[in-house]
Amino acid sequence: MRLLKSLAAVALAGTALAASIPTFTQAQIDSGEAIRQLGKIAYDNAMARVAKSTSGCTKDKVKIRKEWRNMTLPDRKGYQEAVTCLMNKPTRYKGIAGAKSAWDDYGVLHYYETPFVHNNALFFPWHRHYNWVLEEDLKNLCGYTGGFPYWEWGLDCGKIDKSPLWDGSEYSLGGNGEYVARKSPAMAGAKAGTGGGCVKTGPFSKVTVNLGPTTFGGNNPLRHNPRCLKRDLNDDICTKWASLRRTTDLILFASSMDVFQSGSQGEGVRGDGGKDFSMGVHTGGHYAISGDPGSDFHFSALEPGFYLHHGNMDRMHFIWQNLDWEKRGKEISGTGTMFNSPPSPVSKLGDNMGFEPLNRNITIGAAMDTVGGTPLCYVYEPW
Ligand SMILES: *[C@@H]1O[C@H](CO)[C@@H](O)[C@H](O)[C@H]1NC(C)=O
Ligand SMILES: *[C@@H]1O[C@H](CO)[C@@H](O)[C@H](O)[C@H]1NC(C)=O
Ligand SMILES: [Cu+2]
Repeated sequence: MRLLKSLAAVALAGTALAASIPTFTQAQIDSGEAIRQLGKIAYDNAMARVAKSTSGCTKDKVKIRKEWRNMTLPDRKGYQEAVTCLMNKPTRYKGIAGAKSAWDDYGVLHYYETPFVHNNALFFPWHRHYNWVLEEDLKNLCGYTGGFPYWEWGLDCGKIDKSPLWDGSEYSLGGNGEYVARKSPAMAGAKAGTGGGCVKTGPFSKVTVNLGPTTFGGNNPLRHNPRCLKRDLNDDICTKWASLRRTTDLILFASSMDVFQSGSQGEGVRGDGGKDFSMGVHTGGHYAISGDPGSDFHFSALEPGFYLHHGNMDRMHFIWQNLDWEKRGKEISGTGTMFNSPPSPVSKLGDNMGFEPLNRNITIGAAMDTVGGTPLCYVYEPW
């Protein structure tokens, strides 16, 4: 009812986007009402495609991904326990000194793939499938069959310590790190975070981080380097770069994948009326968590929150695609190297993406549709 009423109350946009996209007031954008509505439109459009699907991703099979606070308490606990379970399963790599568990495998794979799956055409499809590979492991190795979560950063920016994801309760992913006084901020242009030390509360307080950090030319980052999990929650970064306004603006203003992916990763202004997406929500979400390995370009994948952060990135892509599926469903942009350095051929939907030895490699094209059934079959529910 509320949705129908506010849809009727706003004028329809007459621009590039499909006529079903309403225009929003700044207050609706800042409160999250706008992205909630966009998420509902995308969900409905994706479900309409599922209803007509011949790919095997049918109505009875499609999985619903939810925001963490909308998952049942048993699912929140089940997810978090399954992650702990993976931390106690054997690695699938051979000869990597720091890879002690199936969870560590995610750090190793991300480390190897980093130069090929960021700031380029593979960014969204690779991380989309990577989350699915984790979902499969949680199910097949650890018996978790509940929904896969996402974290909408913007719901917590300004009160991140109180986030149900980070409050340290038994239904969270553990608390902030212990406070460590520092002189320098986590990033230029931001205040220092409120943690910085080891996580001492909640489910992951006993975790050992085995790999990293990335030292760029120093110690081998794949050596065994056991240490505690550190976090450094940062409201200032969250508010500046991962707010509901930032997220919504990117979805509303990016009319091409080039602008969408570069804007999400803080690559600067590119076309589209010169909209400035600043550091980008991807950077903002990562550094809202911060810490070690959370701040590490390669090994942040060992931070349990990584997958909920990338779940939200994937959800943004899902929304953006499903607002104009005909144009955006299979749209990719760029090459297969980071910032095209070293230069490489323009990526095509048939190009390989690497997931071995965790799962089979697939093509970029196979990861473009979350309800494509190749193998993806899920939608994102708005909160
Ligand atoms: C899987 O992808 C990786 C990374 O691109 C590549 O090195 C490997 O050869 C691929 N394996 C197969 C069987 O294609
Ligand atoms: C999600 O949780 C929020 C806050 O607890 C609640 O207001 C909202 O109605 C929930 N949404 C769904 C789709 O369950
Ligand atoms: Cu990544």
